[in-house]
Amino acid sequence: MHWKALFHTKSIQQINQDVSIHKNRDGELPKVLGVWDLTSLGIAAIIGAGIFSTIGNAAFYGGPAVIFLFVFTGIACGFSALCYAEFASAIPIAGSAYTYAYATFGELLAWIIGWDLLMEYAISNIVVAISWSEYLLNLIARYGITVPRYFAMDFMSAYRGHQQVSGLLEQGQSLSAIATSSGSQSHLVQAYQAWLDAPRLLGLPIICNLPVLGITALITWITYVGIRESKKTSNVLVVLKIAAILMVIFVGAFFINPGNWVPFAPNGFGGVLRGVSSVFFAYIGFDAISTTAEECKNPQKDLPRGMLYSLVICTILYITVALVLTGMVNYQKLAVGDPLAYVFGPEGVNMPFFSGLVAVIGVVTMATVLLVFQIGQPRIWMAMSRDGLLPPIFSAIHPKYKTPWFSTILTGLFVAVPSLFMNLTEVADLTSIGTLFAFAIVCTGVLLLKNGTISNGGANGNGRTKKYKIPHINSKFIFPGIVAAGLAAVYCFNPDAIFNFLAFKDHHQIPMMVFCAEVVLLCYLCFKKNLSLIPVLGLTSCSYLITELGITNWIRFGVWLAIGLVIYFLYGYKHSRLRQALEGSHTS
Ligand code: ALA
Repeated sequence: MHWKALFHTKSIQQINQDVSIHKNRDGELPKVLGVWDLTSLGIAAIIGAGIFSTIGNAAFYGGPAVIFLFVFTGIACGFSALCYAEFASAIPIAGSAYTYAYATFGELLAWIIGWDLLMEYAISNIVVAISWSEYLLNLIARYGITVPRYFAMDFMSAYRGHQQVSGLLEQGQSLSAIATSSGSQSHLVQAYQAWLDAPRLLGLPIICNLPVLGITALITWITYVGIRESKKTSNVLVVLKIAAILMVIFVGAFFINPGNWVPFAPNGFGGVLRGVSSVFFAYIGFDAISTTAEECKNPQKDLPRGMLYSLVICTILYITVALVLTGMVNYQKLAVGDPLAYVFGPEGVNMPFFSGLVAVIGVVTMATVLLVFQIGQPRIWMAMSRDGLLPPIFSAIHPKYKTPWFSTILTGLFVAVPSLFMNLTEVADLTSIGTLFAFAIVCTGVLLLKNGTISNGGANGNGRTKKYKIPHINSKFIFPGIVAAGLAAVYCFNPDAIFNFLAFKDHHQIPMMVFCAEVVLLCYLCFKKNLSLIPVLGLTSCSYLITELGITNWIRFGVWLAIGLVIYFLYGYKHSRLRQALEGSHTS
């Protein structure tokens, strides 16, 4: 085992050389994306299930004050976006955070990030695809069209529903009583019925989520046939998406009852924080456009702009939508799967045509998230394969369509197959933790670059100049000052939080303890090394959000990374080009 190879960073010059070798062998990706295409792709990736669906639950718990969560999360993502922008400008390579980590931390962490990004793109697409399917089924049901339940739900949900309802029936409950009971029990009956009604093959019921299969196949086909086709589809759908959201805002504004904003934070700070995962999920995606770096006309200039423009536009839209929704109906009514359509429905302001229109546009435009993430995932695999960490076929470019064809098809299968048979919506929290982890690593990478702890290995080596740099603000006194102000604010407004924390009541406090230790260390480093403030704030805010996702998600995430490490040592380590080159130079 050559431990050195695990932590050996790849200089930007080396990365560019490797990409050139790959291009000469397999062909280049076409450079067709301009700044507005990138902005559109960013909006396409950001606005999706988060705002069309999960915002309802966040508003239910947090009340109107959920807008503070949108502001805080938007700022946290803004710091990270600036760090991504600096890297994207310095290393305009498709691997995104994976490649940035390779250049700053070495191969092992790069692999971990590459594996982690699978969570952000492919796994979150499973969540979006399932949410999309629910939205579609609700929509067509309004027009009296129904799909047999056994082709509109996953196998495992139907199986569990059948088991549970059978148990309740054995206990003497009647089916009609279970069906009319509240919440999840009525869904159980649908699952039970689906199990009974499903056609059988060799005695096994055929139950799967066909809408998910349909949308994933369509998106995979678009991303397979070319980046131009993907770009055109995204541009058209983004215009529709923004039009729908603006309609909700402008029409909804007439129905705002300021009384609905009182109390503004009915469940306090804790209630607002319950929405962290949903709100952060709504922001995920701006970084996906950095995976198209090799398809941009002027990546060094346009990628930073595209990321920042899309983030700013989406933040403004999110905050306004949250204000309008919570102003139109009481927050307690918002725990529904399609809140934007709901507020215009019979339970809201009763404008059925408008409600239907928003639902139609919601269905059409949520598909754009799937589109961009299915562009992103194959390009990360392509970059990993070029470095030898995945088999060569992952970086094969289609001779006609000029897309990483194998990785594109595999991504489609990766999303479609699990969603056919399992309801994986609970992995949304894991998606958020995985993405925050990648953001935190990118912010730390920028700190290392700026601090000169690692060499940028000739960032400007092949005649390219760095186009974007985060403005340097010295954190020496500012960061410790912000921490002191934060502590004082917690002491004034919620002193119990500090006393409970110091009393260490249970293991759920471990994430917060780790966060506090990190902040103390950062204060020391800021003071000692005059670190750049923006990446420090990016790292701190992402770490805080990770803390709020809870220890159970930390453990699940740890297990996920451990599985990734096993795969790395079974394949990636053995085939790593960097390790082979290091060993070659060592023996010669
Ligand atoms: N931000 C994306 C969405 O909300 C993942 O669907």
